[in-house]
Amino acid sequence: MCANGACGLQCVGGTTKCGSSCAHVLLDPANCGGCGNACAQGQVCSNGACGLQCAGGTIKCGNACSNTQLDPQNCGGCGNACPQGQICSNGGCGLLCSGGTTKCGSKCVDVQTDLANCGGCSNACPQGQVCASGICTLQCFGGTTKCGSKCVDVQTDPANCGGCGNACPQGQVCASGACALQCFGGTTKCGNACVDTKVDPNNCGGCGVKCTGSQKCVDGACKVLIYKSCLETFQNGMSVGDGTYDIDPDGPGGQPQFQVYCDMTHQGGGWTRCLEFVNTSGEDVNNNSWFDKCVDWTMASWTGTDLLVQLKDNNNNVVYSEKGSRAYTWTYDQMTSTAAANAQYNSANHDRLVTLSNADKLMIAARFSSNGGCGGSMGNGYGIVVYPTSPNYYFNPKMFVFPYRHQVSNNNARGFSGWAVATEVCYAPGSFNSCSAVTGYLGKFEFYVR
Ligand SMILES: [Ca+2]
Ligand SMILES: [Ca+2]
Repeated sequence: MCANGACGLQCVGGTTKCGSSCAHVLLDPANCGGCGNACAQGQVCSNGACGLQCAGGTIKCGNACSNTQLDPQNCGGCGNACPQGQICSNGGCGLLCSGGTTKCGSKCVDVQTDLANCGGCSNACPQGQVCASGICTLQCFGGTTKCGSKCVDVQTDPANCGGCGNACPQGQVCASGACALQCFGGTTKCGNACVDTKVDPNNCGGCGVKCTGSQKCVDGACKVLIYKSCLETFQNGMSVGDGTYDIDPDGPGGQPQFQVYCDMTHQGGGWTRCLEFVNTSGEDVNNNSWFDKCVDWTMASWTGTDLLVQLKDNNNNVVYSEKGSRAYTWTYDQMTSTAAANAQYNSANHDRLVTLSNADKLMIAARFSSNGGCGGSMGNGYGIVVYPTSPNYYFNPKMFVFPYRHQVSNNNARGFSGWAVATEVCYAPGSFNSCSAVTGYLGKFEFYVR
């Protein structure tokens, strides 16, 4: 970061600045509990204290404490390294994360509590903050207590039983904030933890019964649950990254479930894709219903007002990804403009432009828009335009998504200069003048709702 005119190091994800590097003072035997506190030979650093034993559900592997449920170097036991490309989830190597965890890089993490991936992969919390319910915050909530950089339930956490740092002796559990040999309150003793086998995905129906893949523990049985949207899937911890998921917007019964593509990693995750417009060197769209689904889904009861505009290259690398929120009800004929059909070609006639997260403006010409000519071609059937902060008609669009031909007044090619079947998607990180020359982009334009 820049502080007082000098560049410096900012440590995130629960680490602390020690000299010129970031150390994990809860685990690092060279900086245990604080910078420079080195543990004696043979000792480990566990929960920020040097000792001979590991606490908090971790076990000693070499001179470090490892969570063998998640550690790909010690998966299920010390020294069991997972093959390349696989992750460690619930103590087993595999390609998918289970038990409500999310795959972030090569690790399965709980985005509800993980300081380095809070609420989503790579969202690291600033120093001094905790990750509570997927949000970086200075305080814990939901009845939990801040112990170091974690929010814990001191009623049940054997490493912080009744208060921070009160670790229960080996073989004991933490029940109602006191170390004990037995569990109560309807919980079951599994190892050194009291768990609710009705809902615990690692002990579902009994100790050690693990739910896998997209299963969840419901009433003591592992079940595959289908949610109403990508967002609900994400919020229930069932994301395994970007990809196809089954959703059922109206719940059990009624309409059957169907498959959608969900973006779970950009702009907060939980996005349901309603449009994939792939621009090739041929003519790719020759109808005027190509944006219907986005209007339908935007206004559906199972989505909110969030929108995501995304552009990817042909290798699926994200080139542009910005979100916004609509403030108005959309129809096929009125989205970002309430102007008449022959006037929706001009950004000056769009009174409801959506401001995106980088301050760009999103304009969408309606299904019935009916102009022609050069600038007029920006309003003939559905058309999507992204402008920089200050839209200026055809002079400075930044991104274009238009079928090659007019869709309403005639079926001729649009009147932009240099317009071709390869320019149905255009993009210039600055902007371009569509009556001088368009900037074609071969790749994938995507529109998402949430
Ligand atoms: Ca249904
Ligand atoms: Ca094309």
